[in-house]
Amino acid sequence: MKKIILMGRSECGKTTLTQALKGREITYHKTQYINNFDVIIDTPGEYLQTHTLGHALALYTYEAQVVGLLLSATEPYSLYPPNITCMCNRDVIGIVTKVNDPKATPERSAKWLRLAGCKQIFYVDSKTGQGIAEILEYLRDPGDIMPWELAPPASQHKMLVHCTDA
Ligand SMILES: Nc1nc2c(ncn2[C@@H]2O[C@H](COP(=O)(O)OP(=O)(O)OP(=O)(O)O)[C@@H](O)[C@H]2O)c(=O)[nH]1
Ligand SMILES: [Mg+2]
Repeated sequence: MKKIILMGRSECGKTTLTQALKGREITYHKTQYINNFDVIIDTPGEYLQTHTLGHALALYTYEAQVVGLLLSATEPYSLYPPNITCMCNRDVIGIVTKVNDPKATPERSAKWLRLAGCKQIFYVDSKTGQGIAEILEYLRDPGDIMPWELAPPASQHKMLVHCTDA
């Protein structure tokens, strides 16, 4: 898998997306510092919202192969300046979160991410899992085996055998 660093304003859904990408149960966890997991780097929103800490984010892009700029579909504004993606020499993708919120305007958020310089946009709802497979597929390296390609667990085998017997 390619290593991705997730950036975006506080509450836009970086930690929730991290949990969804890892197939974990979703629980609320406020990010206080940069969490460098195996293939996902989760950052606190305050780093993007604070001018001096923004430089730290630019430096952290060197730790990853892909940068994910997140913007919630419920955001009434964007903090990303036009063409901010030229600040790093990694592929930058845009990720619109919370696409199923009743107040969501996913296309407006996608436009802001394109303005920031993102060439490819993903639309996700980390709570339902919508759009997660597409991001995992994007991050996939040749030879990687995805969870949905694994053989069913032994318990399911048993169920199948049981059904056949019946
Ligand atoms: N419905 C829905 N809710 C989401 C989604 N992503 C995040 N949330 C909710 O939004 C809130 C904030 O999510 P977090 O993942 O903690 O946000 P964050 O970007 O990590 O925030 P900081 O750690 O403060 O930078 C939580 O209550 C999540 O459950 C999504 O895709 N869909
Ligand atoms: Mg967080």
